[in-house]
Amino acid sequence: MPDRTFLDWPFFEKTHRDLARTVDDWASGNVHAIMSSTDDLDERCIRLAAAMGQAGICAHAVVAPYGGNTDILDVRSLCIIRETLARHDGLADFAFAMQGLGTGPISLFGSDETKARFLPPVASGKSLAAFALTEPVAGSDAAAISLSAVPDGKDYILNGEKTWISNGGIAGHYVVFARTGEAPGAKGLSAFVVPADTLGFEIVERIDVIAPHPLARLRLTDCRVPAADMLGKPGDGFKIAMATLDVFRSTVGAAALGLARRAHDEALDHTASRMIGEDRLADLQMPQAMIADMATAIDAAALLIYRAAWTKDQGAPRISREASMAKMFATEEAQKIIDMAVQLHGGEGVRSGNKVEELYRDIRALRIYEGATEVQKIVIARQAEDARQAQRQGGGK
Ligand code: COS
Repeated sequence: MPDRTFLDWPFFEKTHRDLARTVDDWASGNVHAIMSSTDDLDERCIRLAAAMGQAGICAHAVVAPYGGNTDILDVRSLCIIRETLARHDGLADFAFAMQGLGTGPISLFGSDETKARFLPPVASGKSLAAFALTEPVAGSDAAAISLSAVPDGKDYILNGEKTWISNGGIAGHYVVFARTGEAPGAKGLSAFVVPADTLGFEIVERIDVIAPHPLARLRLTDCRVPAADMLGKPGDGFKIAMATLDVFRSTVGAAALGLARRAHDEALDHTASRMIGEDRLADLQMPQAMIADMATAIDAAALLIYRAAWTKDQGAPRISREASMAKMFATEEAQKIIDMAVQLHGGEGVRSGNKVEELYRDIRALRIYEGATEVQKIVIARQAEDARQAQRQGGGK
């Protein structure tokens, strides 16, 4: 990657700069070999996670002393890892990201026992993790979840379906958000850790998408889960989901940033060698304008992402606004940047197997998952209105 000057920004410490180099070196030396070692999608993810576990990369997805390096999740590290892996390969980023998202609620809200049971195998890459929030009729409106959890002695009995669940079919455990009914809507949900081998837990559909990764619809039929495997208290589920997304939404932006940086690099290489008559594309003003727009949007996205990550790492309890801005801007701009890279490649840009064609498919889902762009706009606008009201109540103008 030609431009690494962002690593000198004041958001970072030496550990982050070292991490960027370590992950880049690991990805350069390993990702291609793992991807070539099998054509099976599930097996690729399992091997990627295992190798990243061995290399100490998955350790960044969980907290210490349960296999992680830090007592709280370091969001800048998560972002650096995701952007670096995504620049190399979308599936490598996916495999790492799920180790974080699928354990995030446990790292943030789990008891010591729950952390000790579920985090170390994920940190070592021996087990994969999943986050099961979405349901067939509860997507953007996460408070509409209907999968039920009814108390029964020391257990809860879970019934219902989840869909669009990443790592569905290969995860060792699923963090499942369920309706326990303390109140209507968002205040009546709770979060449980459900091991994949729980009786009554099944995968009822595998879902194919344009940039293939393991995705499934799950069904839980009379699944008995110990009350001790609930995260937080009954009724805390929605806040646990949102607090987890506060941490991981900026990392989705970081993945988009990695894809965008790769598109920019591919465009630079292509325009440097492709001739139109006597001129290289790189010497013509229209391609130059595209390269300039790409580079500027990349830096702007990186500033928003690392601002959000740094703010969280400084101890901010909630960074919904910053994380939403970072996720929305980075994913939307990455889509435009990759589209420009395809355009600069001409016909070759849409040839199956060309890296920019792969990036064009890789980026699309990021504008939808972990809160679509439209959801991020709602979060940002509500926060602006809350700030206005708070200012007026405080006597400001
Ligand atoms: N941290 C802690 N608590 C939070 C929170 C956060 N980041 N965000 C919201 N909450 C709390 C709110 O404070 C509120 O509690 P109080 O009434 O006690 O203050 C409660 O949760 C409900 O919040 P809100 O009123 O905003 O809920 P809505 O149902 O209106 O939520 C959106 C709306 C659209 C923002 C929410 O449903 C959402 O993020 N949807 C997208 C879901 C998603 O990302 N799905 C992808 C799954 S992973 S692929």
